[in-house]
Amino acid sequence: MKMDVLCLGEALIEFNQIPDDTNNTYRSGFGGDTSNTAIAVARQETSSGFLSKVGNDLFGRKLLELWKREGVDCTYVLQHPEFPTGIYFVTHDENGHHFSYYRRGSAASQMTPEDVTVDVVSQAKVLHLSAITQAISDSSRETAIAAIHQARKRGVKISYDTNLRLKLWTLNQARDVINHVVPMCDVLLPSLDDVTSLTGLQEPKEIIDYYLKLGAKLVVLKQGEQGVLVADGNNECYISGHAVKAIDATGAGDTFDGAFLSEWLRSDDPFAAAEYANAAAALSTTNYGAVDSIPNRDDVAAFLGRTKRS
Ligand code: KDG
Repeated sequence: MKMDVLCLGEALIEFNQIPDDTNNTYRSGFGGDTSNTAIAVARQETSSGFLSKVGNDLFGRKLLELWKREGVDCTYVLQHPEFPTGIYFVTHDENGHHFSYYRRGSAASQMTPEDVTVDVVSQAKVLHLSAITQAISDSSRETAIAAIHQARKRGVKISYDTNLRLKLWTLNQARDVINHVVPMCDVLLPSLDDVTSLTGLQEPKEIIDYYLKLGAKLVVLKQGEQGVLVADGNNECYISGHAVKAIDATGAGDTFDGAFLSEWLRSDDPFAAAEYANAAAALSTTNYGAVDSIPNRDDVAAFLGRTKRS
């Protein structure tokens, strides 16, 4: 089966704290940044697939059911006979949302370069992965690099999110690995928070220059409610943020990535794609959870006040 966007990484089961609930209840859902992106792509009516490993357990089966329901091709998701599906909890306070992981030794962290065959990668137009894919274990880091090399040999574009999770590795490790991948990126999708930590720079334009000089072809700098700055070395465009009543930003960046890739493939215009993705991400913050909150194409069109789809 052909797919436009193939995502590689770890999917997890999410337990998201219900704020102000005196019983301290957690709502169960799904997460894992690249899986969220694969679903966001599919909800924008562009075909997507996921490459990973889950446990041969209840949570692994729930994820497989989810991808089937969402129309994400999961033919290449293997169920590991021994290692479990990872989980995480999201808690909320005045500083935003926080992750607690139970994923060490998960099935996804057992991925190896042998899992990435030419057959899988060459079906896609874009391979999307993130620094989380590379942070979870040495073998998944090697798997990500093997996939990037396979993709580049076959003219498949590379999309990469810096998704910095300092609970998984140190800042220095993250910077080394990310800076090795950046020159191979057709599109780099970092968040401002990530890259101020990674580069020590504060100014969005300086950050964009830093990554363009490092070799990324296109940089889409996500700044949350402050909007997005997009640059390809010739043109630059700032798109302001949307004022929404945000309640949970979990997965907003992943929604952005999926919406961006879908629209980019559709229009071949990164600036229009960023405008669309900026709206999709803002909408996603108005709901709880990484996956439940991902809007579909009609939701985004309505939010942008577009009556006709392009
Ligand atoms: O972006 C949201 C993700 O961070 C969340 O779904 C969990 O993938 C996850 C992670 O590793 O933090």
